[in-house]
Amino acid sequence: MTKPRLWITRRLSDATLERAARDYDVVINHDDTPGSAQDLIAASHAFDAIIPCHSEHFSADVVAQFGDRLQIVANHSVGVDHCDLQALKARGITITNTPDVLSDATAELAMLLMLGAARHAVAGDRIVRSGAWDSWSPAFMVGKQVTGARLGIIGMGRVGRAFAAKARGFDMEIHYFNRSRLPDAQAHGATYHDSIESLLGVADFLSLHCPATPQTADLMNADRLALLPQGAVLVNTARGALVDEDALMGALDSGQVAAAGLDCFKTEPGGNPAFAQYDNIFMLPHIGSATVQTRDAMGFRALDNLDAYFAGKAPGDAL
Ligand code: 8YV
Repeated sequence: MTKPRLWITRRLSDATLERAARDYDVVINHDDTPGSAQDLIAASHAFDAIIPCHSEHFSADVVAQFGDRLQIVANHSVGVDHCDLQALKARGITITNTPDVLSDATAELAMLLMLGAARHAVAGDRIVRSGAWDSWSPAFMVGKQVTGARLGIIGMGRVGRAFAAKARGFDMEIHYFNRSRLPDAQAHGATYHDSIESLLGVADFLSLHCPATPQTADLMNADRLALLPQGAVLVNTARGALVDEDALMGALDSGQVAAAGLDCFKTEPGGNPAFAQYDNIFMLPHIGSATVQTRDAMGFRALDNLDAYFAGKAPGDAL
């Protein structure tokens, strides 16, 4: 039996690539450069399946130029804002993602950003590394204590819940907003708010865990940032589209927001160059799910979805 032809757009984990090579007629982009619109269009004529990352953009315009061969886009990501789902589905293309397997890694990174932002990680590292650490006083680099503080979570999906579970270890008082209230057993003791505005009023620390959609664009705008308690800390491991970056700088300038921990930016790769002047922004380059274990698990989950599809079954993570 001929193996389905599969294009893997980026250099995924070795274990993933080995398994893919065993079961598929696979072409791997070893250059590891993001696939362009033209690459995707060409692939739609030549491959039965694609495993892309969030770096490949399946816009309606690109999908409109697709050939007839492509049957499934098995994303190596939980977020699918890089895919026009409607356009893909209208062409009969199956779309899957990789939920669950990256929740702990992303929640760990949110914890790192929260702690690092609260405790001057950027300024502290810079002063030691540069040799400029020449004095100490009790008033030096005094931060905001996480233990026992109030945490607001927007989006109690899998990652939000994993973050809440870790925050409990810091005895945080956890509050959340979600489109619907969770059964108490899943809420990790968090208090539900039926509006974002109500949540923001109590969020000394605020962590974003919702997807980027037209409804969540610039969710944290100037008006909402102004509702946070004075000196709040904002953490974003979800998508850059959720935060109005100019408004965030305004809130940092006024002290409304004391610090931010960001793994996602409106422009990626690259980030916002204007953020570089803020020692109170702890920034990482979109590495929420970048652990050895999680990369293997994400690759395997994408392959599980492909295997199911080509065995004539519904993939577990079909969207
Ligand atoms: C990934 C992500 O790093 O899953 C997502 O939505 O943004 C990240 O986990 C990336 O998409 C890897 O392919």
